[in-house]
Amino acid sequence: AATEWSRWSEASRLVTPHPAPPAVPPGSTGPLASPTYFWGTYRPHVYFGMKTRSPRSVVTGLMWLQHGGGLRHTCESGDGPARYGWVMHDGENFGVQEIRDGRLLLRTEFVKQPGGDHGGDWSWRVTARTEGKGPAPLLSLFFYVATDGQGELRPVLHNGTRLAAVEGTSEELGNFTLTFLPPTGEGEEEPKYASYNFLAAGVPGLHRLTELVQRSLREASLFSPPGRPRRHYLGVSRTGGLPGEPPQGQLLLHQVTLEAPAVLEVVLESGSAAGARRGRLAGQALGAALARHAAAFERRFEDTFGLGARGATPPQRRFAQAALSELLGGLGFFHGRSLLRSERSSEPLPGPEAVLFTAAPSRSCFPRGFLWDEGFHLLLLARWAPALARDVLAHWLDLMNADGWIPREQILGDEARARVPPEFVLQHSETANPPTLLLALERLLPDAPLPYLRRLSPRLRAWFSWLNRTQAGPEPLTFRWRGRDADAERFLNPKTLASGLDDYPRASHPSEQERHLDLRCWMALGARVLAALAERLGEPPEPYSDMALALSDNALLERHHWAPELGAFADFGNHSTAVALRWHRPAPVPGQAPPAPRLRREVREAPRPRFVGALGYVSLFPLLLQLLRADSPRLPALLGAMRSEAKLWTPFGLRSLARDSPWYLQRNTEHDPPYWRGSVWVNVNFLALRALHGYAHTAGPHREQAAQLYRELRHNLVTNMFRQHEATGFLWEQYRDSDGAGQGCHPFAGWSALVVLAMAEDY
Ligand code: 6A9
Repeated sequence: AATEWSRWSEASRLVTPHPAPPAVPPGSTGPLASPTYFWGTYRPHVYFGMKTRSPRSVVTGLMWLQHGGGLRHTCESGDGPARYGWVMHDGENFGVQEIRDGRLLLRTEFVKQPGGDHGGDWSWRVTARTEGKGPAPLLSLFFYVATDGQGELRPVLHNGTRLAAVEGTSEELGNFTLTFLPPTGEGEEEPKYASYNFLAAGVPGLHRLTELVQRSLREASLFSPPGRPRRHYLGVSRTGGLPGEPPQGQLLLHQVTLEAPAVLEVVLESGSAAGARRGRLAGQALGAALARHAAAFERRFEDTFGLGARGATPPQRRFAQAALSELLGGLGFFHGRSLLRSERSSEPLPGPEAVLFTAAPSRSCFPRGFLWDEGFHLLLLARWAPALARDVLAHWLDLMNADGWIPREQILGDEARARVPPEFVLQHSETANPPTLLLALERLLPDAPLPYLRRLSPRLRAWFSWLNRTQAGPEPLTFRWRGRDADAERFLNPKTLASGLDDYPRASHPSEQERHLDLRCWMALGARVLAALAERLGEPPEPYSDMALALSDNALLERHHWAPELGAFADFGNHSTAVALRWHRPAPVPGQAPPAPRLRREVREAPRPRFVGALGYVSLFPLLLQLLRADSPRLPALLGAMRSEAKLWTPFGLRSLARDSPWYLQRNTEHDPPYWRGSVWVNVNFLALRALHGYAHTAGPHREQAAQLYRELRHNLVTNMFRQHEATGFLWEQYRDSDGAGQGCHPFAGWSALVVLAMAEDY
């Protein structure tokens, strides 16, 4: 009975929010308290769409179809448009995105205009052009508005087919009107010939929108411009829906079919802003507003990062602007419940209802929140818009449960859930993630208002104490990531997802004896930042200051983590140096088909407690987080490993694992290609630049060497990322160490956008 009781109480703590007052004060994100951040492009997983910061927001969006091709709606990294991304976005009022899809060039722009009590008005302009010679396919643009469980929409039809406007009401928007203006040619005022279709349907959840529209398309519509041949095209049928599925909301969709070039405008007008409005924000007025905002963006960008003053060329500046803009355009507002599991509760449990305002690593692959990614995002956001960064940080802290745990990956709501295979949805309550939010807090600390810091403080303390308690190592002042892969036999090296470095090699046999170097360094950083926070609040800095001091003792660090045989810092654990993957054929079962061969791990030397002989990002952590003293006798070894081409140096940045390491570019299973085993990752390279810059500005015997390395590394990283962006139009998740080519997910403007700070030398 006792264990049953403790299991029950563990499960209830798992799904209970932390009792401290919320870091985001109730009501503070609504349209009255925060009108400028109410509407936004907070749907990063669609090419173009907006919603408000409300749990069940009305959403608007764009789809398009070049007849003969596929319907475009949600961001893809495979067979989607060749390029897309925000080239300007201020995170608040305005943005410009460019999309290249075959011969079609789309430009999507928005501007917001304050007024009234419900987040004000906004306008969209979509400009379509075709490149190249020969007749272009017909183009359909689909503008939609949909509700998600609350609110009401009424169509306003012209001539029975053209959806001229939608009148709507919702809890937080009050009354509003969305008007679809007739298309014009470029630079023209006169309407352009177009055919119209509209769809009104019930929606069984926003994650089904694409499918719903796709299924309602029929080859029955006629495009017949005067004096020209008529053409059939796919048009939405008036009423549709997904049969047998109860609607959760309404969809109204306006399809415009035409030949590019064309300009289409959509205007949202808030009922309560009527008194404040001077004319409709469309046509020339919209053009003027866009131009004004673009000029203001350019100025603010230069004031913030000073790239022009540093001699960056115009293409380099545009690259940096696009990197920042993609991060800002990747901000999302999510609502829903995580699926949680504790070590001992057998059943997955839905977490409490939560909202999250966060940037996302990748609009196509991972349009949702990731804990340690966010700390990196915030380093850049904090420079551009400190208040916005503070708000995002506060939202993350409100995800904490009664134990002080924050789940690593935030899969909130149907739209987010729909993109993740079920086996990846569960968040395990023993799994941590590096506390990079504290890195961001350190940067925000000097200017953050005290009441804000006071609200955050209990949660930050609870989080740090959760880390300290649950990730403790075998000896005092050592730490161990929990939740490594349990079924070690399947992997060349069992993964450590908690660390963020997934397949980076650790002890071959996970055990309680392990001590992880990177985690120890993160804890030292965390203690330092919490001590600084306490001081800023006029509170005693203990015990954080004591812990920071103890963890920065270089002699102790060496005792726990210096591996003489490797000549570097390392993890320690139960480890075998002779492990390989071998094909293995399970024993046949009589009367059954022969079983398929599988890759299994073969251990050819018994593991024993020792240092893990992997040289790579983990080995650098005492330097990366500047725990190592500037006069440390170990510094030359680390600088040497960084600069050695046989180890970590490449012309494109530091690779994650030494080229002469046994795990270098090794697969982890037949299905898992190498990930953190050689490629160049921007977040860690940013930490390296930041640290080298620090050592270059601190008196010490290796100052010159650090300065030299800093200059070269910065040049290599920035030059390659710029080149790759010119060639492909994207920032990438990682860069290949052999030729610098972008790899993995794209666009990936999450931490890869830190290139802006490297260009600005703002650490
Ligand atoms: C699970 C995949 C069919 C992996 O950028 C987000 C994270 C980082 O935090 C982490 O450090 N990425 C890095 O190692 C991407 C994680 C994506 C998980 C997706 C579902 C199924 O795809």
